[in-house]
Amino acid sequence: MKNKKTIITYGTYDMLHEGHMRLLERAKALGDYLIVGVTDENYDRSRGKLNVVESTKKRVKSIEALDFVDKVIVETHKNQKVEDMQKYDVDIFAIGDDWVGAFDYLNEYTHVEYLARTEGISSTKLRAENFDMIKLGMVGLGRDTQAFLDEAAFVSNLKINRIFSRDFLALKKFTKKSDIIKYGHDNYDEFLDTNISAVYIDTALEEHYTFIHKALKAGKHVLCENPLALNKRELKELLALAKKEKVLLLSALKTAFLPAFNQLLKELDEGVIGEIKEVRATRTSLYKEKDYPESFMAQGATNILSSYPSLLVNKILGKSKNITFFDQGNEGYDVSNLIVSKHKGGAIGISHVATGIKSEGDAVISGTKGYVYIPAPWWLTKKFYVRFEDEHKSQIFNYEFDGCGLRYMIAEFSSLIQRGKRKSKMLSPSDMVGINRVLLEYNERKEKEKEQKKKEK
Ligand code: C2G
Repeated sequence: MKNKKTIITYGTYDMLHEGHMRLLERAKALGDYLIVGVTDENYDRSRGKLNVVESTKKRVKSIEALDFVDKVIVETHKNQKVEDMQKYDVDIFAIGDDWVGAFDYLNEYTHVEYLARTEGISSTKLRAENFDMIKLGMVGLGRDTQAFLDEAAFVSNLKINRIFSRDFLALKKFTKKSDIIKYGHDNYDEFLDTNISAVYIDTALEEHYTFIHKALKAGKHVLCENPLALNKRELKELLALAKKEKVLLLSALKTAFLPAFNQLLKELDEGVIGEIKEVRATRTSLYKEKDYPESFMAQGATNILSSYPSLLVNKILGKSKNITFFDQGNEGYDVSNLIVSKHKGGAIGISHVATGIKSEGDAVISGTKGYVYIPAPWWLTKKFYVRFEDEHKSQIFNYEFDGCGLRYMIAEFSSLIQRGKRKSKMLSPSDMVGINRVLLEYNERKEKEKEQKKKEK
């Protein structure tokens, strides 16, 4: 016979408040030993909780400090509750009655108890009271504007109501139709002079530098499609300017913020496949078939696409050295590039990007004990497989997400601003330099080649 009754409960406990405390106290009163599962960032984000302001570490600390809590664990994945019931021989699973019915399936393993929720208080309410609404203006009007607006709707404390574009007629048409954006500007200085505190830039790549520069100078936080600039000097200048102006500058590389992608990095860091020796990733897109104008493809496959594989390669292997390009070109720009880079410890990165060739967009990370396979499209990471010589040991990690994945990036951008942070752990300034190294180096070499040819003539 067991002589102590074990209770377990789970939650995010963001900005720990009276409602949480009352629930935990009542849960403890049901028995003798209280285990609290604190949901970790990636798991919370994968279940749609995008606006949590405190880190897992901070939330765990707050719960650990409560004297009626006996043990704190971290909840990282969907099936963990069933595993925990068995692992800790749990007698009662307790949770607030906002979840009535959702956890009935656990009755198979333990007794499920729904406790009355405290009315009138919530983390959402506290966040709204404690943080200002961020007003964001969009720079550029195009085929992806609506998708950004749709995804931003999932991020609380962010309001978008202005847009800049040089195309006055398109602007007028858009603002007339849009329920969200009411103000259109065709003068950038006037647009920056409004009450917006942040901008999102999605224009032609060669315009990024100028738009970012002006916005930073005006003290606005900037989220901009990658590459931020097309040469090393300009990228460094922008990062230094953001630092000087004490504002946030972030590359809009959505993969970097996806829950599954971050979970993957965590698993690799813990050594799940041993020492990593090779990272291989492909990203191709036949924009021509999607009716993109010729001027878009003329930016070159490397400029348009290489940030994605470079993100994977650099996040896992660190800085790229001795980069070799095997490019195939067309009228002065590349339509395919196989990029091989060397890294610390002799590891190799292999990135393939193309706008004129279609290939399988998957990724393989190879280590001394096993490998990770991310099926296409790997840059919209939802699922990854960890495989070993002994196939019985293989594991699947699954983190489905809704929409096109932009909401995680927008949530991180707005959360950093709210918390007064100027760097993202998911995509730091040095990560941004790292992921652009390949394309900046490629542009530099092309420039030199051109000059050489001119001289020869
Ligand atoms: N709670 C409450 N009264 C409130 C707010 C929250 O009783 N005013 C309870 C919730 O019902 C939950 C616990 O406090 O039992 C933690 O709440 P959250 O941090 O919002 O976490 P939640 O998203 O409910 O997580 O997988 C299940 C989740 O882990 C539960």
